[in-house]
Amino acid sequence: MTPSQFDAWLLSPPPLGRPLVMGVLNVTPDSFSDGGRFDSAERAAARAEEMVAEGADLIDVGGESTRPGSQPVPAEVQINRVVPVIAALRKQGAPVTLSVDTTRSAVAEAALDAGADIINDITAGRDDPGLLPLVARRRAAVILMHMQGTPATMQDDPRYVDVTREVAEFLRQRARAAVAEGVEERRVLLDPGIGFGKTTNHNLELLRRMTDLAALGRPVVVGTSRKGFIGKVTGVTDPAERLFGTAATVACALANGAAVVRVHDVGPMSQVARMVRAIQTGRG
Ligand code: HH2
Repeated sequence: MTPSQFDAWLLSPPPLGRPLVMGVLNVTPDSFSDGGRFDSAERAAARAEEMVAEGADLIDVGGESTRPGSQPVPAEVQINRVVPVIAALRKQGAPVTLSVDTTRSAVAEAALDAGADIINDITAGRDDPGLLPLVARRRAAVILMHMQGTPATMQDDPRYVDVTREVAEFLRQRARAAVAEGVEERRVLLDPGIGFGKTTNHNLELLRRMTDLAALGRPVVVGTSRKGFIGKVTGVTDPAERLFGTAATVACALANGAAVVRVHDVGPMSQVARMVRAIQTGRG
C-alpha cells in the first residue's frame, strides 16, 4: 500500500475498509524473536521487499528492542540502524507505507526525513514531549500504544481492576493529548499494547473485548505476533514456532474489530486477514 493509499484508507478503515497487515522489521541485535537477523541495511531492505511481496501493506522499522527487561537504546544508535533501511526502501520505490518504531523525536524526525510516514510510539507520546508536536508539524500519522510501566520492569507485577476499561480510558486521553498538540485526529491510530505490562489473562481479555477499543472510533493496531502469552497458552517455547497461536489471535482480533495487525509472519497472516474479511463481508 502506497502512502497515498494509506492516507485514503485512514478515511475508511474497518468495518468499512479492509484490515491492514503491518510487517515487523527489527533492525536490532536483540529483539525477542528476530534479533540479529537483519543486521545490514541491504539485508533489512531485502526482507522488507519480501514482506511486501507476501502481502504487507505497512512495514514497521524498529531500532530498539522493547522486550520485557530491555534497556533504552540511544537515539543516535537507533538513527544509524533505521534511517539507512528507510532510505534504501524509498530509493527502491517499494509500494509500501513505512512506520518507525521509536519513542524519541530525534529518531522520528530523521526517519520522516528519510521517507517514513507513521510514527509508532509505544509510550503514546509520554517519553519525549517533542514527539507529538513533531508528528503535528510533519502531518504524519501516529500509533499511540498503551503500556503499564517501562520495558525494564513492566512484567514484574502488572495490575488492573478492569484492564479493558483502563486501557480504553488511557487511549482516549492520549488521543485527546495528540489532537491538543495539533495532530490531525484522522491520523491517530490506537494500540492496546499486548504484552506491555500485562499478564496472560490481561492479554486474553483485551483480545476478547477488542470491540470496546474499536468503539473509541480510531483504527486499532494489535501486536500479538509470537509473544510470550501465546507460548504460555500453547506450550510452544520458541517464538518463531508460535505461528498457529499467532494466527488464532490475529483472527480473533480482526473479528472483534481490529484494523491493523502487526506481525512477523506476513504471508500466513495475510491469508488469515483475507479469510476473516471474507467471512465478515460474505464476499470471497
Ligand atoms: N510490540 C513490540 C514492539 N513494538 N508496537 C506496537 N504499536 N504494538 C506492539 O504490540 C508492539 C510494538 C514488541 O515486539 P517486537 O518488535 O517483535 O520485539 P522487540 O521489542 O523485542 O523488538
